[in-house]
Amino acid sequence: ATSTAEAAAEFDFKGYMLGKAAAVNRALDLAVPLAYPERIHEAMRYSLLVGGKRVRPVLCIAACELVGGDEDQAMPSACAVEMIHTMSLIHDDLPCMDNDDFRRGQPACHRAYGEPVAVLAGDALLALAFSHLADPANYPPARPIPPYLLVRAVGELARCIGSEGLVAGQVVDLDSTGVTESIGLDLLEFIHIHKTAILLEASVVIGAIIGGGLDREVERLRQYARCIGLLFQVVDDILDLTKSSSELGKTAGKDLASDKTTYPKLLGLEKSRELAGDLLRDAKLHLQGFDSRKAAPLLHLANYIAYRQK
Ligand code: GRG
Repeated sequence: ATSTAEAAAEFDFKGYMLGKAAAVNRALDLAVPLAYPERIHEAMRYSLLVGGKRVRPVLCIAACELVGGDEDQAMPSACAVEMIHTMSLIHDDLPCMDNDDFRRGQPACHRAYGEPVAVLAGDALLALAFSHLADPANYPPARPIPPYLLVRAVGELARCIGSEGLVAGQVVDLDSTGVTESIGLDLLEFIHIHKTAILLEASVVIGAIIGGGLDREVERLRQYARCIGLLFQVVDDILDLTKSSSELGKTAGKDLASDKTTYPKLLGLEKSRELAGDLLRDAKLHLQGFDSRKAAPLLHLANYIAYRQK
């Protein structure tokens, strides 16, 4: 039998990522045609099709394939989670939220199209995610998805977005922005679990549901996803600090100077790195019990999230 380490070593992760991301990009391009009224569709395509590492859709496809489904079956869900992610970025960048001018290397949607169109582009992507995921025409006729699985997937996606999901994370984040004292670890974790981890979790879980995974497989993958979701954010905070430090050529970078609470600020850099290591180890533990060759993509995705440089 191939060991986990051997299966991991043999796997061409870069080729896998590039191949899957290209397939996702083709599917997204087809999912949002430049129909009338052109301006709104142009704005949706502007934010959706340019840039983005496509981590969530690739996680969705990898989870589907791990439990026995295939890429075509996962693709509508993969596109849906990327549409939700993109709409949350569009709304997050608005002046009434984070007020950011740039996203994915280009002017933010509201800078390019104006605020009203950016709000509507976000709303339209939110609606499209669900209609795209639920549309039977988007599934290969030879391998249709049983409707009860589609309903479960829709429920999972809706739950992760609403007032106990992404919106909860954003509201608590907005409430804690600008307060002079640093927030505690519990609140920081609440924000990251809801703003970041929950959509990574939904991406994996929906992929596993659509792929026909057994309940215990779906739940094990949910645990894996929870670990990598938090890991994603801990690493983000560490990168923010170390990148800005090296750019400024001094030890305290933008992160320590800003009013944003981060893991390094609360725990220190060393303890934050330890936490990232623990989360990576736990994520991998949840993959044990799956065939190691088939689990290689998710194992590498966890490593990628842990060791990425941006
Ligand atoms: C979802 C209805 C609804 C409203 C949105 C604005 C909002 C509520 C939530 C904000 C969510 C947010 C901006 C979370 C941050 C997520 C995050 C970690 C973004 C960076 O992800 P990457 O690195 O980005 O995967 P790319 O560009 O590569 O896709």
